[in-house]
Parts: sequence; structure tokens; C-alpha cells
Amino acid sequence: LPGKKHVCSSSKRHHGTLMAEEAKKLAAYAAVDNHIQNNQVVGVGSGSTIVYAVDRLAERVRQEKLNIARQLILQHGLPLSDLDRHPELDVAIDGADEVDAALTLIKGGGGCLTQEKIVAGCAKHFIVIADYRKDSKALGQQWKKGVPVEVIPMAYVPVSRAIARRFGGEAVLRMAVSKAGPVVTDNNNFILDWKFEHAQNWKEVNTAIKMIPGVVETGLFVGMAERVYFGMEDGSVKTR
Ligand code: ABF
Repeated sequence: LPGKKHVCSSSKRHHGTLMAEEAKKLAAYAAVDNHIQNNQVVGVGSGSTIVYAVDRLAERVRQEKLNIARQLILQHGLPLSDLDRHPELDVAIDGADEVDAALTLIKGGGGCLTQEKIVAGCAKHFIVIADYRKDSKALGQQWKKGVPVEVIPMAYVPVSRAIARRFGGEAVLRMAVSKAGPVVTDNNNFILDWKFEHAQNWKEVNTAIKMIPGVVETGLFVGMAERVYFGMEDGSVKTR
């Protein structure tokens, strides 16, 4: 979780609504308790919501025998594995920036998407956890920053042009908050944020963007998520 704060400034409690942080925790705990069983190999992604899932996993690891992949686990002193040793995961759990009615996701707002898609693709069951702000009838309604696309640095200009020409909108190089340079991913690549203008056939778009030379991966997760848990403002958990 390098660089990610665990508390969102936009998630203040007002008029009895549940803070987004509490909603994230609700979703995470429900997902872990409903989907993780003893002796399973579990993959986790990154972001502020997954922190709560790992907290819950850590509680359960103390009592049960769970193996968990990914770096965050080290902070909890939990057994860390990798895809070399465990190429098949029983379950993967991760957050998302937006989830639509068909369980298509936008991910990568925090900068991680390729490794998370690999982990999700290795899992028999991919479960998504999110707070109520991520729930969307159609992609683009909630997450206004577009679809992240991880690219090989030397190719970011031609890839950006190819995406805009073919699908409209614009694909903008993501810059570091300091503006000192581009954001560099966990794979030493750049990220283009494609601001699309209208809804698309996300499966086709995902495939087509991936075919552009220089594209490493897109933040569109199509047909991967099996179930999503939303922590809601009223303290309930909604599943889809
Ligand atoms: C990572 O964290 C990214 O793929 C996704 O953009 C983001 C979700 O973060 P959070 O849980 O902090 O909203 O999984």
C-alpha cells in the first residue's frame, strides 16, 4: 500500500451516514467471512479497502491456517507466498474504483492493475469489496477519471493516439502528484488515463486496447468478478 492513505478525506460522517471507511470495513469483513475457508490460498490486491480484508484475514490466520499472497501481508507478519509456489489461488479479494451492474470493474486508480489482474486471473473465485461510492449502474458514472491503461514508457504517445482515434475521448499520461514526472507503476511502466465519452462494449474495448503495441494491461476487468460486496451508508452490506 505504498503511498495510500487509509482514511479518505471525502469520507466524513454526516447526517447519520456511515463513513466510507466503515463501509469498506463492512464489505471486507463480510467477503472474507463468506468466502475464505481454512487451508485456502488467498490472493489480495492493494488499495485502502483491502487493508480491512487483510486485517480480518490476519485475525483468522491466528486461529486457522491460511496462506496469503502479496506484500501487505508482511506488515502483519503473516505467511507470504507467490504465484511461483501457488499459481492457483482458491480466492482472490480486491478493491475497485467502480463496479457496474454486470460486475465489470474499473481498477488502477491507485496505480496497480496489471499484477492485480494476474492475481485475479489465477483465482478460482474473484471477490470484490468496495464502499457504496463505487456502485455504478454504468461505468463512468462514479469514477470520473477514466480507464487506466498501463503502457511501456516508450510507447505512451502512440498508444494514447491510437486509443483516442479508435474509441474517442482522450488518454492522458498520469503525472505524479508533485508533477515532477509521470507515475511509474509497480512494473516500471506508465499509466494513461483514458477519459471515454460514452458507454462502450467493454469486453471488445478491453481486447482491442490490449492489442495495441505497447499496452501492458487495462484497468477494465471484464467477466472476472464473481461477486461484489458493497458496504452501505446505512451499515448494511449489499452483494451483487
Ligand atoms: C487498487 O486500489 C486499484 O486497482 C484500485 O484502483 C484501487 C481501489 O482502492 P481503494 O480500495 O483504496 O478504493 O485495487
